[in-house]
Amino acid sequence: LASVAIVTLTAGGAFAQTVGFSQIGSESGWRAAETTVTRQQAEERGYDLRFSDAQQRQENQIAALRSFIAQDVDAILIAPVVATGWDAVLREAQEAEIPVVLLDRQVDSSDDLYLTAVGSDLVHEGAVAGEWLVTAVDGKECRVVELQGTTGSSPAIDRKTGFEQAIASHSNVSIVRSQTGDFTRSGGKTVMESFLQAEGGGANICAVYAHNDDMALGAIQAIREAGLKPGTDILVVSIDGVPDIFLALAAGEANATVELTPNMAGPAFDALKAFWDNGTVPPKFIQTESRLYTQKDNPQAEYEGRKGLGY
Ligand code: GYE
Repeated sequence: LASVAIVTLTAGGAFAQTVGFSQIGSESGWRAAETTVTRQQAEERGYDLRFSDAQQRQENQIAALRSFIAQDVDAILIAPVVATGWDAVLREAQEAEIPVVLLDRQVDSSDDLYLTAVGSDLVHEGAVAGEWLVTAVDGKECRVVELQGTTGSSPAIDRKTGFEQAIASHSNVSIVRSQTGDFTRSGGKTVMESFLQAEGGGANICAVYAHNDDMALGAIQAIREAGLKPGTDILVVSIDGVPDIFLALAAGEANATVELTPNMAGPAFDALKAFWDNGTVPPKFIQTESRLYTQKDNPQAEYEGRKGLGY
């Protein structure tokens, strides 16, 4: 009977693990989905999730981490907005013996300052997008405009690198303009409008490469408003796999996306549980899958399958 009582107490949350989650903000559909999935995953496991929205500011994330440390949480999840500037606060968490797991973005700090990082191979995603474009244009000249993610963030840095690597040996494909749209739909639209204006109303642009789908969706709107056909007059390739990009693929207005899962918390909590229970130290990087989708991959059905997932 005594052991039954203890089990009940644990299941009831008396000894529930507390996890602080410092989220970047809600700049994209993918980000919103990651937040939803993280809450769901915590609830399923009976963890007490303490959520903090940094509204894109690193100083807010650093303050949130210090507050989680003061609350003596059992673990911290953080999606770090930019790559640099984390050493001091990560060291404070380490001194307090609170394991930190990075979600979806990387930091420049030494990897002994965090337990593990869950994310996709961001360079590879950019390379997949670039390889798709190289194949699609089949040797023809292609002047590309690039919409970069948040300046200084690891996905903006890595997705640029990967794409550039993929086109490097193809002199017919070149990036002619590149600017940040901050991973937002409105940023993508505004920057695309200026690209269109600078490039003969769009006549001199063959393709847009956006570091995420939301910026691509903003660009699609700008292309349409300029009187051109997105997906035909200007090719559109991006990354994330949010529901709306599948609708755009189905409508012929987007050409390709590289999907990454918004479920970073699942693998993160699995690693934390093994660490809490047995002291098992996970690998420093837990990689999630990425996959290319084009107009040929039944985008309407992909849309239907995703729309309830918290996007
Ligand atoms: O692709 C983008 C978001 O960090 C991998 O951040 C993530 C990126 C994602 O806002 O949409």
